Amino acid sequence: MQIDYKTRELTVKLVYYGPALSGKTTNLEAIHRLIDPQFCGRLMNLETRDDRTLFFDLLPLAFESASGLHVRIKLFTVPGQVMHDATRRLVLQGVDGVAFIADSQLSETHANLDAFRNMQKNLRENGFVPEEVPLVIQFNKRDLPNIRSDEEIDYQAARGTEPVFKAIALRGVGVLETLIGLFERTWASLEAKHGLEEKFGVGPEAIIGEMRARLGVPMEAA
Ligand SMILES: Nc1nc2c(ncn2[C@@H]2O[C@H](COP(=O)(O)OP(=O)(O)OP(=O)(O)O)[C@@H](O)[C@H]2O)c(=O)[nH]1
Ligand SMILES: [Mg+2]
Repeated sequence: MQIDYKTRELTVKLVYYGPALSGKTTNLEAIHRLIDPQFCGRLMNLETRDDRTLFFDLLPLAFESASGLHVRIKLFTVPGQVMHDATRRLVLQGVDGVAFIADSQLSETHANLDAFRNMQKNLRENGFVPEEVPLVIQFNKRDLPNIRSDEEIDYQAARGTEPVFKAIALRGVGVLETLIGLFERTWASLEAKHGLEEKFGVGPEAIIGEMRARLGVPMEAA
């Protein structure tokens, strides 16, 4: 996170991680489509071939809180293909929170697990303790056949500590909920580390409420 006290500007870096083709780029495309252009910059797809991310995607968001705090959010995706490991590690530098986009298809179970372990490894190599990095999990592609059941996901979610979201990113379903959930989790961690409420006069609940309002996500939806 970057803080500029003079301009009351705070920049948060969020990364969408996961196996190849799980829908990371599709999440950013849906966010770009769904939220008010006033709060959303240009979606940059860097070096893409046949729809596969070779470097990364970046979508900047920004809003101002009622207390005059400028919040900038940079959303990144990593390239999921195994060979792009160095790029994934680079994109994780200075990350504040991660959305792990899993592919719900049963055939992708191992790919999900491999990517999750790869994320932990790359976090460690960037000096993080993986368990301390704010994380949410999204099970994407809920519209496809042969997917992990809702019951199984709910069961796993109840046993784990991180929030779990179900999504059909292609149709924008569950995408904003995932983003808000990630931001909420990340903000809580930043608050604990930096005492943002004391410094900027805006607490976690207020900032999430404002973000929901700006992004057009009602309280009940997430
Ligand atoms: N059926 C279905 N297809 C989806 C969904 N989300 C994404 N896809 C498709 O899955 C394919 C891969 O999506 P991407 O967003 O490019 O995947 P990615 O995770 O960015 O892949 P890499 O850049 O290679 O890591 C595309 O053809 C998408 O249209 C979904 O919810 N349902
Ligand atoms: Mg991609």
